[in-house]
Amino acid sequence: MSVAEIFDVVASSTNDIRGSLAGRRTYAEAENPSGEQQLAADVYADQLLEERLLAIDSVGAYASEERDDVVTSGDGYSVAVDPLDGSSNVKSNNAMGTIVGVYDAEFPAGGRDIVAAAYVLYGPLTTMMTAHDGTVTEYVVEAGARKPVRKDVTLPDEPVVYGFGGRVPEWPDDFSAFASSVEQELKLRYGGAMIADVNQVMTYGGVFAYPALQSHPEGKLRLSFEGAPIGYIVETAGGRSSDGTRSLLDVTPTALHQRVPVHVGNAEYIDRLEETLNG
Ligand code: FDP
Ligand code: ZN
Repeated sequence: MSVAEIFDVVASSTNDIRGSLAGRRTYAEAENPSGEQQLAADVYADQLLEERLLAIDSVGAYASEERDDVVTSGDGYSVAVDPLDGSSNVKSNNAMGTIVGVYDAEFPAGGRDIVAAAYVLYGPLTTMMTAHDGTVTEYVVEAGARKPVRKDVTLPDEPVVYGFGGRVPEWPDDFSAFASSVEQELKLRYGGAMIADVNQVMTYGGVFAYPALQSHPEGKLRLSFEGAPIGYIVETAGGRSSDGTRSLLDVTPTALHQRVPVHVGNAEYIDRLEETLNG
């Protein structure tokens, strides 16, 4: 029941988050804890979700990509939020998302403590993908209410698309070798917002990665807010996730804002990636 309540609160906040974008495309004064410039829209979505999620009885802690510290309100689940994933897309009016990971442990908690995760995609429609109790469900969100459109979502057996982040000259040689083989088989679909790019993989099958870079071996995406929740959703849908050697759910965080290389998709591609990186 309480996980459903968390998902309902996220769904009912999507209208406000989407509605806030038009007037909030300017940069805020601050940087987020990862040293990135914050948009007024990032700050607004973070404050809105903090207030509404912490008001739920079964939620005891709120952490977000947009603030340094955990906010607590008593016992209950620890909820990790990326309020506006891909927010640099606000300028070009391309897709963005919201990511939520529900952990049954204190922060910093690892993927094995996740009991549910979800993401919202702000595309032409607002959709939501939830994973809980071994099942993935896709919803269309209208007027703040979620209506299921696909139940028991699994990754398609015949993969079609790929999307890899980071500049190509920055990729390590072994990842470039993997990418070259993937290019021969799948179609490129890349929009620069992880949620939108992962949703293509959830819809058509394939592989998404934001790999380790030569200058940043830890990658770009954040483990608690992005990597682990997305790994949980993709694995619940029958796919695999990896940091290069193991499931993203098996990476133990030592810091709330730590980064991790992210690779998710159909098992055959993640298996091949790991063989190429470690072989
Ligand atoms: P953004 O910086 O726009 O918030 O969350 C980080 C993220 O977006 C991901 O959504 C996206 O996959 C990645 O960064 C894109 O990074 P690049 O601009 O380096 O491609
Ligand atoms: Zn993000």
